Amino acid sequence: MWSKIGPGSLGLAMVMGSVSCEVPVATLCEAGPCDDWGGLDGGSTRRMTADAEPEDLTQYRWVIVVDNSVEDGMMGSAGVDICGAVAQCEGATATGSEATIIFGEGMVCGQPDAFGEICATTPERNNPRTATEEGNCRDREDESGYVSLGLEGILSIDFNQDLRGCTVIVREDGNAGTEAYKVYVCTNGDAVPARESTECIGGTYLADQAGGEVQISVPR
Ligand SMILES: [Ca+2]
Repeated sequence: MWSKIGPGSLGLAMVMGSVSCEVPVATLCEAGPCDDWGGLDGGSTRRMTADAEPEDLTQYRWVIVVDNSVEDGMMGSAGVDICGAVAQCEGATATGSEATIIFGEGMVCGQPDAFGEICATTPERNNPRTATEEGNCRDREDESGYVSLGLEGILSIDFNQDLRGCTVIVREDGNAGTEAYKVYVCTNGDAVPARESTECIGGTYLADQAGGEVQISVPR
C-alpha cells in the first residue's frame, strides 16, 4: 500500500504522526519509501553510501570442462585428455581441491567397460583428481598423466575460491587432432553447462578450444 504514497503525502503523514503519535514512522521506513527520500535524518549521503553495496557471497569456484570432440580415437582415452589446471589470482597460483567427472561415450582405460590390449598395457585414464594437479602434459606414461573425459564427458574442478578476475589455464594433452573442449566457470560442480546454465558466468562457455592448452581471463 505504501507504493501509492508520494513524497508529499508521506511528509504530511509524518507531520500528522508527530501530532497524534499514531502514525508509525519507523514502520513507514521499513516498508521502503525512506530509501527514496534519504531516511529520517533528511537525506544524509553517508547513510546511503553505507547501504549501497551488499556483500556478494556468490563464488564462481568451479571450472567445468566439457568434451567437444568429433570422434573417438579408440585408444583407451576417448575424448579430451586433461593433464591439469591452475588458477592465477592476484599473483598466487592455485590448483583444484577436488574434481568430479561424468564420463561420456567411448572407452577410457580404468573404466569397468574398458577392454583390450591397449588398456592392459597403458595406465588408467579415469581418475578426475589428475586434473587437480598443475599438469605439464609431459608425463604421459603414468596414471597421473591425464584424465580422459569420453565424448561429451564433463569434468568439474573445484578451486575453492571465487575465480572472477583470475586467469584460468587448462592443460590438455593436445596429441589428438579431433579432440576439443569447452570451458565454463560456475557456482556448482553439477551445473549443466550445455543448457546454458545461469550458474555459469555469462550463461555460456568462456573458451572453445581445439585441443592443447587454453588460457582464460575470467570476467569480474
Ligand atoms: Ca583422448
